[in-house]
Amino acid sequence: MDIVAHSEQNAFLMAFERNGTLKWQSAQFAYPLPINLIASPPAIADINQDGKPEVILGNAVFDNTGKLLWQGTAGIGNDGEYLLGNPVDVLPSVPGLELSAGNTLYDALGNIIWYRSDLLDGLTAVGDVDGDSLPEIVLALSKINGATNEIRIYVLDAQNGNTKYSYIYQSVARASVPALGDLDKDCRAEILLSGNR
Ligand SMILES: [Ca+2]
Ligand SMILES: [Ca+2]
Ligand SMILES: [Ca+2]
Ligand SMILES: [Ca+2]
Repeated sequence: MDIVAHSEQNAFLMAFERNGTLKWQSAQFAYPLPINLIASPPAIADINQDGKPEVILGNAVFDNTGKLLWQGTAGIGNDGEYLLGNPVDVLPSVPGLELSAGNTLYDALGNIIWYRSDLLDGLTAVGDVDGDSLPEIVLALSKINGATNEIRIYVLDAQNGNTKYSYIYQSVARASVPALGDLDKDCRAEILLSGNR
């Protein structure tokens, strides 16, 4: 088992063998962020379906030796500190997996499928929220994204990024990564967040 970690100060990835030996370290790379980036968990998935896993951090995709394959040019998947990219096959007609990163959906090569430039960047989860058998992307925005003492949740159509539902909750300063799960077994996922004031 390799262990992939993200280093905090100068962003780079490190992969460790089980015994702690450093297997590889990626070149340093930058996000265009005026913020206090904190170390965040990478995702691992075979985005381009070539049989080898990629490592994903926010909107950056690395091969399994730590070489940067591409970095998206729109949404990052960042709430001001935390980075999150979701590799998911939300569009079966588009080859490979798609990468959901904040207000943007990328294809497996880094091309923008849609970009909601009218929304702030933030943290996403993917699932079927309304029970129509098609995935939605839930985008959570919070104070450190620029909202003021409120959290905003957007449920976006994964096909085109259009807003299906949106909600604002006051007096909550920060939202976590959203989690989706069907709590009451009505075949529609509820949206779960932890927050703080
Ligand atoms: Ca691959
Ligand atoms: Ca696809
Ligand atoms: Ca749906
Ligand atoms: Ca439900």
